[in-house]
Amino acid sequence: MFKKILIANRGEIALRVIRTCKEMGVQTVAVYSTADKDSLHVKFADEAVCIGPPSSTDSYLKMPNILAAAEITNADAIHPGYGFLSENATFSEMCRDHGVKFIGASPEMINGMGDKANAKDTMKKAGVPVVPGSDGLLKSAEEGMKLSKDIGYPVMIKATAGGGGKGMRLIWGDDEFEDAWDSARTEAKASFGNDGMYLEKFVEEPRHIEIQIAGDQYGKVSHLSERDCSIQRRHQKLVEEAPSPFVDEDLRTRMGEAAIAAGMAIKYEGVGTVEFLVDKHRDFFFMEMNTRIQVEHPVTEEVINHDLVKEQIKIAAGIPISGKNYLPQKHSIECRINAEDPFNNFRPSPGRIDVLHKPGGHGVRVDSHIYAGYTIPPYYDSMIAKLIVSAQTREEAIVKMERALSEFVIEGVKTTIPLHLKLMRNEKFIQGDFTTKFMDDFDINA
Ligand code: MV4
Repeated sequence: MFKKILIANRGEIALRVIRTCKEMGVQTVAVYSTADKDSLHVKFADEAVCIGPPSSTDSYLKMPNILAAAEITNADAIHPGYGFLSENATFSEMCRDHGVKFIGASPEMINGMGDKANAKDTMKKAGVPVVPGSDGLLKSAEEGMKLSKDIGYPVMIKATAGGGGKGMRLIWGDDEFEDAWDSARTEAKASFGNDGMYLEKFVEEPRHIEIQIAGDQYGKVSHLSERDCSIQRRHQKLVEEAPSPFVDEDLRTRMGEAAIAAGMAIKYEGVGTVEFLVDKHRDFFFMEMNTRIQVEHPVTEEVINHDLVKEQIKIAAGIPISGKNYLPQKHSIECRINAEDPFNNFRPSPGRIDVLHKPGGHGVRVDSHIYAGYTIPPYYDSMIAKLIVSAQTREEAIVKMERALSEFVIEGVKTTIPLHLKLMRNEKFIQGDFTTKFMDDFDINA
């Protein structure tokens, strides 16, 4: 096992990793920007190294500084958390070159899955269902229009370097094609320096359902069931749950098998997530694969009763996984609490937390780095807490979430707690009757 892990992240996920390391008897090193000197991850780690000024580019994304911090503290592994360098192939490679274990995917794996057209081709060959569309990249708008005749409008064109909706366009007919093609390529070139585009049939009103997997270096891959992440706004997830109210035993088996096939095809090592679009007929299609621990991992931890960060560290240390698949034994819901004003277009609301009361009680978990007197800096993501509940049934979990949200007091900054309270009381949400379009139609003032 590793003796010392450096955590190349901040906020709740840095704390989350430190907690598991403590339980495993592994020493921890925090890194921090000058804006985070009073952060809990700095206080709770065994050692802490300042790596630069507030801007992420000059601190949490500054690879040489992080590697230097690992070197001077003698860390034998780096945990990147999510975001920042967690899916950066160059950083994964630099860790390898410096003889420090990157607790995440290899550079080859990150590059292979980071190119979406390539990932889709790999999955198709592995027998994983994919959305009908182009074979690889489109050469021209003309080729795209010709193909759209065969598969039928509406179609989507997507940037192969994309993800999260950037460089993606929905097209309803030939007359819209050229403009969409030009603007998507310009956007992709500016965002990713790569304007390769592929095409797919548009899946109408899909659900976003993802399967957690784990694989080890001995060739075992297992699935840990699904999470439903359909409640999103502008590609930012708001609420996640496990199991999905839309997934029955048959669909779980089929999606689990497809996710295992995906993991086996690429000899996946570590914990990862295979994202699918699921249509109203319960047909599902591979969308992308994430090679990191995800924000929403706690709902899976709650329903299968396993520590996924511990699993991740053990796999990186060469310890074999059990190879069993895990089915949900409970129901869990996570609400992402952001320092944003949900009544004012989700405008960020950084500042000092004057009063804080975190909820508690049976089945209530709060993953958060905030404390009374803490000042939320304006430089980073606005998520300040994840409120996770678990109960025997979905109905009980919703009631528990409503109770926990109503106990949560944060004064000094605006938060998304009032939005979540309304969601928990929404009839469609309660019925489990929602798709990725849910938030488009949701009015917090209604
Ligand atoms: C789609 C789609 C419908 N059909 N692909 C959005 C982000 C990117 N990763 C893929 N996305 C979508 N791809 C086809 N062929 C609809 C979306 C989509 C979406 C997907 C998951 C969660 C929320 C979404 C919101 C809008 C569009």
